[in-house]
Amino acid sequence: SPRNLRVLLDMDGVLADFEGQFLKNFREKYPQDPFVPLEDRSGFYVTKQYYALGQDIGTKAFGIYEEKGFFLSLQPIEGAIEAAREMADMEGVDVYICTSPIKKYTHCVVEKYQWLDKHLGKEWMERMILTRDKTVINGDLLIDDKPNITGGMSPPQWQHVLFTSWHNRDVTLQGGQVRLDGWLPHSGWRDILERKRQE
Ligand code: UMP
Repeated sequence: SPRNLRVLLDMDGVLADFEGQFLKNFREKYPQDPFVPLEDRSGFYVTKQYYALGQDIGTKAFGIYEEKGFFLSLQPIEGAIEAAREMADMEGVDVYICTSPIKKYTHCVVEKYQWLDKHLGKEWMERMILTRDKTVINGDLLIDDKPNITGGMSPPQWQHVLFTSWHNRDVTLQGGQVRLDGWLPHSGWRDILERKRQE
C-alpha cells in the first residue's frame, strides 16, 4: 500500500491569526501612531512595513509580538481548528505543525506549544516541528502564507500551498505553488490533498 501523505501546516497566518492580533494590540498600545490596515498590508514581514512609517514605529511594532502572552493569545483562523482535526483524522494522512519561532524566543517558543495544547490538545505535541529552515523538513505539502520559503535544501521536497492572507493576496504563484483561500469547508483543501495523493 502507498505511504501516508505528509502535510506540514504553518501556524502564524494559517492556523493562528498573527496579523489580526498584531494590529489590535498595536492600535491599543499606540493609539496616536500611524498603522497599516489589514487591507493595505503587503510583504510578509509586518515589521518591514511599519519601519517604512518611521524607525520608532518599526521598533514599537517589533515589541508587540515579542511581548509575553502575544503568541498564546492569537485567535484561530476561521475554520482552521476544525480543518486540522479533520485532516489528522483522514486515512493515510500524517499532519505536522511546522513553524518558525522569532529570534527572541523567550515567550514565543513555549507559547507556540501552549497554543497548540489549548486549541488542539496534548496529542498534537507529537506533531510539532519548530525550525527556522522549513526547506530541510520532509513533506509532500507545506501549507504556508509566506510566498518565498528558502533555505538549505533547494528545491525542498514539499510542494508549497500558499495560504491566502492580506499580505500575499496579490502575489503571483511561482514554481509548483498552488493557492488555498481559507479553511472553510468549500475552500478546496481536501481536493489539494487528494490531487497530491494521486500524483
Ligand atoms: N515574524 C517576524 N516579523 C514579522 C512578521 C512575522 O519575525 O514582521 C515572525 C512571526 C512568526 C514567524 O514567529 O515570523 C513566522 O513564521 P512562519 O509563519 O514562517 O512559521
